[in-house]
Amino acid sequence: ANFQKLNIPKRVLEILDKQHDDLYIDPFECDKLSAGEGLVYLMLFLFENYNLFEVFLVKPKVVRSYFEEVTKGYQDNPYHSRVHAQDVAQTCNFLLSKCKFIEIGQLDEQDIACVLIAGAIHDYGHPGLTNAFLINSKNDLALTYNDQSVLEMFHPSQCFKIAWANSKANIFENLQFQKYRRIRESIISMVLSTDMAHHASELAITNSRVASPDFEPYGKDKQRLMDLVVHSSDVSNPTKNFEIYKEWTERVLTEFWQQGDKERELGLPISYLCNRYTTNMAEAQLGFIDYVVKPTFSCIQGFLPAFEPYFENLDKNKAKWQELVGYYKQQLASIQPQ
Ligand code: 8BR
Ligand code: ZN
Ligand code: ZN
Repeated sequence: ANFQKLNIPKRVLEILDKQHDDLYIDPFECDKLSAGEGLVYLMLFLFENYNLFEVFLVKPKVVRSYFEEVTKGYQDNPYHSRVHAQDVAQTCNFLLSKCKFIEIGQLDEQDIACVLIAGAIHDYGHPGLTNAFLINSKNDLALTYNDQSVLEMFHPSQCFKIAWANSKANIFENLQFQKYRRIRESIISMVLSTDMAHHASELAITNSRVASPDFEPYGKDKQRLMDLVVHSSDVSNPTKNFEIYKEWTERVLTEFWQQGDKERELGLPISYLCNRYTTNMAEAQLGFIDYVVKPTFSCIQGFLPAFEPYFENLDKNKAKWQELVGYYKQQLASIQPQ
C-alpha cells in the first residue's frame, strides 16, 4: 500500500498508520488535526489499505470528493456529527481487522468496503432529533417514510443521491450493474440495522443463529453479522477509555436535552432520557450498558472471540459511573425547571 499519494496530513497519517485498527484511537484528536476532514482521511486510508479503489474502479480523487460531500452532510450536532461517523467507521475497522471478522466471515474486498461505507454514512444528515420527535412533531421526514425507521431510511437514501447527483464524487459509477445492486442492498441493510427499534428483536435472532449447529458466518449468516458489526460499532462508546466514553455521553445527553427542551416548548411528550431536570447521566449509562451494550457485545464475542479482552471495559466503566451517581444526583437537585 502507498499511503503517501493520498495527501493525508503527516500527523493524521501517523495516527492512522499506528491506530487505524485500535479501539482506543482518539476521534476528537483526529478531527482536530484533520481540520474537519477526519472522515475523508480515514476512508482514503482504508480504501488504500484494503485495495478498495480496485473494487470500485475509481481514483482516490473520486473517493475524496465523495467523502467530502458526506462530511458536509453531517451537521454540527453535539453527538450525531462527522466525528461520530468517523468513530463508527473506525470501530467497524477494529472489529474487521483486530477482532478478525474478515477471517471469520471470509469477507471479500467488496464486503469490507460495504461495512466501512455503511459506518461512514450511517447518520448522514442527522438533525439531532430522534425518530420519536420527528414522528410526534409531524416532521416532513416522518411523513416521507411513514414513521418507519425514519432517520435510518433517510441517511442511506441521501448518500446514494449525492453520489448519483455528482459524477466527480460518484464512487458507484463504474460498478457493473449486479455488483452495484449487491453493494447497495448490503449497505442499506447495515444502516437500517442501526435503528434501535430493531435492536432487541434482531439481537435475539442473531444470538440463536450464532448458537445454531448450522451457523455459517462466512455463508448464509454473513450479512446478518455485518449488520450487527455496524450496529455494535454505533453503540460501542462504553467499550472504550472512560475519558472518551464520558465525552460521548455528555454529547449524546446534551443533544437529548436540547430535544427535551423543544418537546416541552411544543407540548409534546418528553422522550426517554430527554428531560434535563430528571435524567441522571450516570444512571442512564448503567442502564445503557446493562440492557443494550453488554448483550450486543456478548453476541459479538460469540463469533469474534478476539473481542474478549475488551469486554471487561464495560464493567470497569460501569464502576466509574456508579461512583458518579451521587454527584449527578446533587447536580439535579441544584437545578430547577424555569
Ligand atoms: P444512534 O447513534 O443511532 O442514535 O444510536 C445510539 C443510541 O443509544 C442513542 O440514540 C441513545 O438512545 C443510546 N445511548 C445512550 Br442511553 N447512551 C449512549 C452513549 N453513551 N453513546 C451512544 N449511544 C447512547
Ligand atoms: Zn443513527
Ligand atoms: Zn450513530
